Amino acid sequence: MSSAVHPRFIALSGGVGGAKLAHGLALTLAADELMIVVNTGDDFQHLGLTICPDLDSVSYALAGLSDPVRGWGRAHESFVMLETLRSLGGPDWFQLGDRDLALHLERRRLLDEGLSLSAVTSRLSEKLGIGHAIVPMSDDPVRTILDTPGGTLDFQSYFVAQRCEPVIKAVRFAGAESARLAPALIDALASPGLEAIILCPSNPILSLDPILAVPGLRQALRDSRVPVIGISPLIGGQAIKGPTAKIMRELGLAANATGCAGHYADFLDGYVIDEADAALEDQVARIVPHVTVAQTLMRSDMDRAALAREAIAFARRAAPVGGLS
Ligand code: FO1
Repeated sequence: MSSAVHPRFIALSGGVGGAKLAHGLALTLAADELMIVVNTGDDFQHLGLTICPDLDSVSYALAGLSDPVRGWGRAHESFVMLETLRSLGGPDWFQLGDRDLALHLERRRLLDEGLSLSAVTSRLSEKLGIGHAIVPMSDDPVRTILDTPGGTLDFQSYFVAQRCEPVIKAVRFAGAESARLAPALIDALASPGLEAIILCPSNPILSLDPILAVPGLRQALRDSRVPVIGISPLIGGQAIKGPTAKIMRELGLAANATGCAGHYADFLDGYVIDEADAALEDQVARIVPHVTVAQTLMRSDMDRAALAREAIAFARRAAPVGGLS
């Protein structure tokens, strides 16, 4: 079972950027000090399998198995299954590697045995040698759906098949209204030793909003007696990878650190912006009580751990204003 039912830190993570900081936090905190809560809005059924990309990006990062270039899937991968599938006329648009496929098959088997997604994730983490708790935001299905001029798309059709090219008119999270927070997350939020909640530098719309759409979580962050801090996924108005800036512009949001901080101003106690955005510090400070400037670009495990330490130190300084601290 996962080790951290009562962690000191809860991290919310989605996408490749989120997985990097989640890894940095795991390099910095002991297994029983950290719980990583992961977006499942990207999940989809494919080839009879339940694909959970963001859970897998975090799991592979913490297990040291990530493909360093892609940020998703496994390193030292082969694609013999995919080539054979293609030769049989099967769908090859979503690149499943041979080693990665084994994890999806085992997840399918355990889900079919009736285990919850939380229990399956905990079992797979154990087999991958991961001590830190990796928890899906919910055990109930939540799916990110994107409204585009050409119609609605599920997440992977937009993100992979159409390479994020369609203009996004609206985003919704099918199933969120009836989804329940994962039990381990409910426990962690009530943990007496909880020190802070950290939003990883993930895409606010596609990776963090699905997590915050699960009923009860956003209000819990607003009411939190411990600091809630975020880290800008945009540097100089640009995403390191992925469609964050594009989708924010399409939805009429400022595609910069200020726009990202403003998206969570109802509950953030603090926000970390990159050195390249130091000029925005005063602007962000008008919407979030505490702001700090740091290197948020993570090119190495050292960078990941350094940003994690910075986020932890900052969270300790960013005590909630007004409420009892
Ligand atoms: N992203 C792609 O852009 N192309 C792919 O073919 C692809 C395959 C894939 C397979 C397994 C997996 O866990 C993730 C995969 N991803 C792929 C990433 C996936 O689209 C994620 O949703 C993104 O990382 C955004 O969170």
